[in-house]
Amino acid sequence: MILYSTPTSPFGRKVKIAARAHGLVERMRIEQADPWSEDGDLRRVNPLGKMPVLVTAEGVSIYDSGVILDYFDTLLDQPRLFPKARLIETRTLHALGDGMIEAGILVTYERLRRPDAFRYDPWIEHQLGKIARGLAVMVAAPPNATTADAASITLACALGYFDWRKQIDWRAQYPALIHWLDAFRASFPAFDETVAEH
Ligand SMILES: N[C@@H](CCC(=O)N[C@@H](CS)C(=O)NCC(=O)O)C(=O)O
Repeated sequence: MILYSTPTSPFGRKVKIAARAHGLVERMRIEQADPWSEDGDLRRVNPLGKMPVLVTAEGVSIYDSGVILDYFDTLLDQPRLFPKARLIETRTLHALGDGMIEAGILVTYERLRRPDAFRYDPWIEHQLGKIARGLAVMVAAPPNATTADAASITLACALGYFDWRKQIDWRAQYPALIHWLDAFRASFPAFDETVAEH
């Protein structure tokens, strides 16, 4: 299998952690992706030009990151990323984590990619509200930090992404999540193994 991603993509990190935590990493190699390149491979394997994309041994493109985790579940002895017994709860927390990362990406693109003259602060605030409300829900009822399912992996990647891009000072505002992330890191070395050097 080939994973198209970059060292810093938070959605790509989700897939890398899932693969490492569930013994699939040996079956996967990574190809660098570049969403901004018009003639790179990424737009060939995903018309949306977004990463991550997993290309299976049979040459089938799978996206987005959540569907890649669904695919991983089909390779395991039983679904571990979206466990049957907690399916709706896990999918909902996974959607919340994804939404927070997406909001963080939009904030970062607005700040780094849009020329200053076109930057619209109320839009940034709108996105930051999603992150703040999402973290408030996560801190009240976090996923199990010692289980590598789609909900916990996605929350860990969201927090790692906010540490890097600093959309929100979550460590000051939601200190209980520091302990949560420490517990996740202790259970799954894959988190530290997939940290990008910025
Ligand atoms: N819902 C998608 C989101 C993927 C996504 O937004 N990836 C970012 C990088 S982390 C990207 O490719 N951005 C480039 C673009 O939007 O054109 C997923 O879960 O894989």
